Amino acid sequence: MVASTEDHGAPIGRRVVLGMLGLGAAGVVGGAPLVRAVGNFLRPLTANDPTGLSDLLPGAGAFRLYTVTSGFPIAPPAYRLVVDGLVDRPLSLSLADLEAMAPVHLVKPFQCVTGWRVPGVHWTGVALGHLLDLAGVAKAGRALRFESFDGVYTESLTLAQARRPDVVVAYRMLGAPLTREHGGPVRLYVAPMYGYKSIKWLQRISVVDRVEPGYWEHYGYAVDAWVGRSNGRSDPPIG
Ligand SMILES: Nc1nc2c(c(=O)[nH]1)N[C@H]1C(S)=C(S)[C@@H](COP(=O)(O)O)O[C@H]1N2
Ligand SMILES: [Mo]
Repeated sequence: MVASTEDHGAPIGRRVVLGMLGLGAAGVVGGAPLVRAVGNFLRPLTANDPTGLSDLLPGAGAFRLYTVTSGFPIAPPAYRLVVDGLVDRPLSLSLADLEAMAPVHLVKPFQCVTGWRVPGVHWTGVALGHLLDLAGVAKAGRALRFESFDGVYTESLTLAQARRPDVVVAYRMLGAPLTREHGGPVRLYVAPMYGYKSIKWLQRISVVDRVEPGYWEHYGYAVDAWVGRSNGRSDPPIG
């Protein structure tokens, strides 16, 4: 058995040792019910290593490729990004529609709450606030709910968070079109927050009347996931 440092499944900052998983629901690690770690273990995969074992090797400054399903989903042939819910004009956008809009370029670090960080990542996309302006947020709108075409992952932002200039609906990353593994054709990039807010394989953005906690947030991660100021951390924000 090997120890993994890729743990989104226990309360923040905890490390799960795979060999302990056999203890089952009765086990307790540092006061946290182990069942949470068992049921919600973050699964690192790589494109050419479906065992994921290469992710257990040291890889400083490198992305880990994450999915909570059994693989990396493939975009539907007629991919569309839908913006709906409490809006005046629902949108259904192709990748070409997004590429035709004014681009936003960001160079920012990407920080996963489990500890790994990639500095100086190049991103290109459309300001999320611009899409909200196009759709026209209705009076009752307070927050956004994001859905992935992996069918499982969800995320959330308040409208104020969504309108920050460093929050983009990205279609390029690392100087190239977003790869399938990184969430292509389109993912969210929320620069000031931990990586779990940056939902991959983005398919739907719905304006809703309250924040609905996203996938990892059901397991104890902060809904307001500011880097350095959430999830039990008190260090100053990075980048
Ligand atoms: N759909 C989906 N989006 C996701 C995830 C996921 O498992 N599924 N993992 C999140 C987490 S925890 C991180 S750190 C980043 C990792 O991005 P990467 O896989 O491109 O490195 O994606 C986020 N977005
Ligand atoms: Mo993460």
